[in-house]
Amino acid sequence: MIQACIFDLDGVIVDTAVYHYKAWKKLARELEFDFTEEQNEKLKGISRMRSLQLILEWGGVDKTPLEQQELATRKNDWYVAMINGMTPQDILPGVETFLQQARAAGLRTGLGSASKNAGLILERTGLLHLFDAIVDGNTVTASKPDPEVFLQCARLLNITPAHCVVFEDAIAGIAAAKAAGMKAIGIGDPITLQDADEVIPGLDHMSIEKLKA
Ligand code: B16
Ligand code: MG
Repeated sequence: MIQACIFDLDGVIVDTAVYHYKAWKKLARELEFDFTEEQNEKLKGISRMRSLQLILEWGGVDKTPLEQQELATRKNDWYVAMINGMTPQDILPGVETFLQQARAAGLRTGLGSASKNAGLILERTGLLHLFDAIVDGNTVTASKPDPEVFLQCARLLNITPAHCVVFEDAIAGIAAAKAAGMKAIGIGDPITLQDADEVIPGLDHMSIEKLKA
């Protein structure tokens, strides 16, 4: 029986991929190579530093670890300036209703995100109070597809992994949920997320009745 719902942030609760894309593109332009939307897709759920390393590889550019830190900080400053302007209107359809329904039904709710900016985004969108536990890029050492982020969250919620369901939009995130021994519901394309137990277009297509069924 499901006792807790754990949500990924980017692509499930809010669509920040577009801001990541703008900031990475600006950085790529400064380094004089292109960065496409298809490449941005591949960075979903991937940590900031790993994303930068992949982008530099794609652009054929070599940077020292110190330079990489500086570039990641520059990108993050642009990204934070954009997400600072987020409001409750940026919450994806059905998210608030489902979170409230889940809590009213006695389920615990958690966040499991790779982002170090998760707290700021939840605060700006007014969603912080709807989560019993938050595990993000500031607390985990291993990125998805490693299960650490979801296992830590289940531990904080005090629920065994087998009784948790994860909502995820990234292939790496679905793999992390499965490796944690949890149910995984994909948000997005059923072909891309074929390892999920079920795939829905968004949380506006989910309800407690459906989850129980
Ligand atoms: P930050 P999620 C992930 O969030 C994003 O999907 C990914 O594109 C991003 O690089 C990563 O967070 C790190 O974000 O730079 O804010 O620490 O999907 O795991 O909620
Ligand atoms: Mg995501």
